[in-house]
Amino acid sequence: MYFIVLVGPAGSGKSYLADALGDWMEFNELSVARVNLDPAAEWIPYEPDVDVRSYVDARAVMRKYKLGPNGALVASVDMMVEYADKLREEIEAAGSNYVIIDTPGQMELFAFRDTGPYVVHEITRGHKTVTVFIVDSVFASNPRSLASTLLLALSTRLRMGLPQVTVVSKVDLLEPSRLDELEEQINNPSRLYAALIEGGVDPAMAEASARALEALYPEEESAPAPLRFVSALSGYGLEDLYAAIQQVVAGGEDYFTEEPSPRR
Ligand SMILES: Nc1nc2c(ncn2[C@@H]2O[C@H](COP(=O)(O)OP(=O)(O)OP(=O)(O)O)[C@@H](O)[C@H]2O)c(=O)[nH]1
Ligand SMILES: [Mg+2]
Repeated sequence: MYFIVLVGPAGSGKSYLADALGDWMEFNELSVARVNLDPAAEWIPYEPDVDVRSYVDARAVMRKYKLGPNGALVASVDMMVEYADKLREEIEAAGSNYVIIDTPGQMELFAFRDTGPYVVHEITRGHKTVTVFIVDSVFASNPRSLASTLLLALSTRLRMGLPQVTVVSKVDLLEPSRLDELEEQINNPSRLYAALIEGGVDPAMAEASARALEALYPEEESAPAPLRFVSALSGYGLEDLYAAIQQVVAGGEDYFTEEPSPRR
């Protein structure tokens, strides 16, 4: 069993990607379980096989303990610790080869507190696991936003302590020219550095950002660039993302190729 944990800022496209990637994998005859680990989710675009809301519902926690939305999510994530074994059992009972885990939107309340990563580690214990950090294409629209999101991607990797693949989501919203520019900057940290300097960023900050990008590169030299581009809407890049995940969890074993999908 391999685990794929989707993390990223609020609204970055975690749930839609869970849906699209799951469908793509199933279409390619892989068995997938979808797990909703967001106790505050009101509506999700897929039918979860395992749902944390069966045990902890942030809205009920809000009412019961008279908390605001953030306090309720913090309390809910803490309460999830108690149910980690149950969730793990349910996931094992689903018996699929791949498990896609969708996580809460307020990632600073999930990834950056102790209980969120703890729950993930408890659920995935003993299984190969990869985090997919999602950069919303809105944040990739200019070098300064891109750099600050890359720093967040790096700090998430540090927090989760797991191998990580970073993706830019919703690429159907990006102009093709910006996409080309992005690919260039991502493939070459010195280009990102130059673009930041040109945009008036302090050299020390530009340097730190370029280093963050370098640190996101996969360890294997043969592996391609550290960021993938996907669209849950058009399906662009899902094969590429699957290949990157597969590279991490199975060292590229069981990798298969198909005709590349159109960008849009
Ligand atoms: N154009 C476009 N929109 C997308 C895509 N993926 C998601 N969206 C939109 O982005 C919004 C947020 O997507 P979600 O998948 O719910 O994002 P999330 O990270 O799960 O959000 P929270 O769990 O609320 O933090 C929705 O309105 C989606 O319609 C995509 O590939 N292309
Ligand atoms: Mg979501």
